[in-house]
Amino acid sequence: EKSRLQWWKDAKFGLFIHWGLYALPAKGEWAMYAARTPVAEYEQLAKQFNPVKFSAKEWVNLAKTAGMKYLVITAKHHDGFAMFHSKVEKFNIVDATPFQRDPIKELAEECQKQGIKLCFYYSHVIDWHHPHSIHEYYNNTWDYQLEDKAFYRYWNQIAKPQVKELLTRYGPIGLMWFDTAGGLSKKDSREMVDLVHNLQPDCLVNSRVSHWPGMGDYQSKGDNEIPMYAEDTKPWETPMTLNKSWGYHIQDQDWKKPESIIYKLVNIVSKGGNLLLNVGPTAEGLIPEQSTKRLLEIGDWINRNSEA
Ligand code: FUL
Repeated sequence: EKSRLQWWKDAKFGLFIHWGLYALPAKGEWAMYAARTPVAEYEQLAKQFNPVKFSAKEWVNLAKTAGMKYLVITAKHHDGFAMFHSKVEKFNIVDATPFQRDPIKELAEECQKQGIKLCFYYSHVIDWHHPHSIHEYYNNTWDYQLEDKAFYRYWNQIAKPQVKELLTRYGPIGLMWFDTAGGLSKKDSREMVDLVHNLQPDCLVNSRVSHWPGMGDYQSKGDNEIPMYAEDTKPWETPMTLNKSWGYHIQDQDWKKPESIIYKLVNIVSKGGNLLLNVGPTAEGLIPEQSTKRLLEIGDWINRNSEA
């Protein structure tokens, strides 16, 4: 158990990537829910999604240059759109967009080449696209009636099969980053953890896989949360944004200063935690300039302060 976590504890610093169809409206990854966008209308976004400027090589290289050792990308966020070639759901980047490429596959190859651990964010409970997903609070109630929902249809036909796809088609995966598990039973949470470990025994699972305490291999802190004191409990990680958003948000230009991010990194690492720092690429497939600039500055700082 201890050795399974070792690479991740040593890593300390990772790149979080929130990328999906929501980059088009450019109002963050909750856009569909915020505007109560009907599924039929949201699906139209896929037809316009053609991020031809995406380069796995450049993204992975940026992470490396920034001093990061792992990368966590949204394989599927709450909007239900798979950013990989899923065989169980046509609402995915290969089958539903003019782009037709599988960026997850390209990232997997590039991560292998450049020695970065590839990891996936997967929204296992919230899925606004699917008629049968059920969350404690955040459901698509504008297209679907709650009382018509049969959760296990979603769970057995989408959530588990897609997690299986992610863990069997893209080589070794460092960790699965689950999220917003409100309403998921202890038994179902346990099943997801076991599914991951059965498919890839070395793959870590974050605590947000469940709202039941004690699950997962390490603790995800709240968004942007840095604990006041070093904790001698479970290994932990702070997910953090560079501005105020996760997914690309054109109006959010409230960027943290590079010095402030470095201070936070030191603060976290000195307390034994990991920092998972987020970028939200555009619909063209580019990491925003303001984000790139900051990551490069952090990388510079790490280099200048590392022993040879
Ligand atoms: C939250 C999600 O709802 C946000 O969209 C984002 O993914 C953040 C990291 O976690 O719970």
